[in-house]
Amino acid sequence: MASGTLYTYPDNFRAYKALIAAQYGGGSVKVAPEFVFGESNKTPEFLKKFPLGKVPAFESNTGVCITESNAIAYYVSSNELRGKSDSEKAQIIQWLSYADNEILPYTSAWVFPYMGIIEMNKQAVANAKNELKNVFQQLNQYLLTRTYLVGEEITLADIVLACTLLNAYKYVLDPNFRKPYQNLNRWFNTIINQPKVKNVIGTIKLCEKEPEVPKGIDSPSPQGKKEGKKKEKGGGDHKEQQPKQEQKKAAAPPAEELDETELALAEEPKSKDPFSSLPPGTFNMDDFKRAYSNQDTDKSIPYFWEKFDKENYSIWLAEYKYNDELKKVFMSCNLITGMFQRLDKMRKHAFASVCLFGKDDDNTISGIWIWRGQGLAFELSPDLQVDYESYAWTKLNPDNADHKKMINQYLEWSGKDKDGRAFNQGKIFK
Ligand SMILES: N[C@@H](CCC(=O)N[C@@H](CS)C(=O)NCC(=O)O)C(=O)O
Repeated sequence: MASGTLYTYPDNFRAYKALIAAQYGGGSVKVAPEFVFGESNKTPEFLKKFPLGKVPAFESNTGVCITESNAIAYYVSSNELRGKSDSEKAQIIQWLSYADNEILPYTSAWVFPYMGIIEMNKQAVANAKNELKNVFQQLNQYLLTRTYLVGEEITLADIVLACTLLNAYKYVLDPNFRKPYQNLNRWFNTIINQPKVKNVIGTIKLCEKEPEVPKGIDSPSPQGKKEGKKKEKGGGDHKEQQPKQEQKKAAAPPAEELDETELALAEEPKSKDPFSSLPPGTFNMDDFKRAYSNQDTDKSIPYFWEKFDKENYSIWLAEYKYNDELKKVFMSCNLITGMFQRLDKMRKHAFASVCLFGKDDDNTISGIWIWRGQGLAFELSPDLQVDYESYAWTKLNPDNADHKKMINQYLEWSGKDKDGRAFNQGKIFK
């Protein structure tokens, strides 16, 4: 029975494999409470134990360090979950590989654009749906006469496969898509309703309707990319900020790897920094970002106004144009952080505090952006023109008292939106 600490961000389907397996294993596996994705997993102490810097990562109470979610799940699980005979054990490994290789690339290609993790590519989504139809057909047939994937009891195979399908069942597999696969659905429901599984993932509400394509993350066409449109980086490059209130315990939403083809597409020749032609001015963006991250706003906001160089930098209000289409809060947040990820090239010269106001099914997005130069930064390069058209941009006057008040509110995450919706959470581009 293995006990120890699991490093992960919240709601990570990979971490769920391990946490569920541990429910059966009987050891005590605790999620590291102070873990901040993109920061904690890049520290020297973490990299010493887990050189790839990826999560989930597990450290047992006896000092055993393991990465790869399937391996962690195996380590913390029970003998029953690992299979009774060599043949069962081999079949379980077979299903683990099947989940990673035959299912995950397609569920990721379909679900992640809606979660704001990768850019929407309609062709990739259409392809993923087709591939999943084939896979689901096979699984449905296989499960016609079986309750579990291997043997007569739940095993790691069921846990890993169900976790791999979890986000798809939650977010995109609507009743119409699910309908032909009744055996698969029955099996999935059986697994997610096991008390020990429920202890970890809670009660799952299956997708009722595939979401609309979020505005601003719909890539124009696969051709658009070939013509030089920037593609976001994959892998673990999604470093997000969190609501300040949660900064201690929470972490970023999922950052998943893209498949080889996507990664190959993401490779691009190094291009010139679009800001390099603008005068550098006296405002040190890095110093301000450090001050903002490390100090309370009662110190970092006065610091900002003391150092801000209004001749060479400008401040803009960004208001999302399609607030009436926003649904769940987490989806709106992913829209914000997805934009940040796609604007990686601006990071050196820009800062933003973008806030979400309201609640599920009634929320709005707006924020302030600060960057080098007096013009709309996105016009500096086609590489930056990814999401900005989904926002209305208003240049703010740092000498105007009302504008200054508004800027301060966005920096300190206070205030309400124009219609009086309360601040819900903020995201920082830095
Ligand atoms: N195959 C690995 C994938 C782990 C992985 O890619 N983790 C991502 C987050 S879901 C990560 O930590 N990325 C950080 C990075 O690449 O720097 C597993 O199943 O555990």
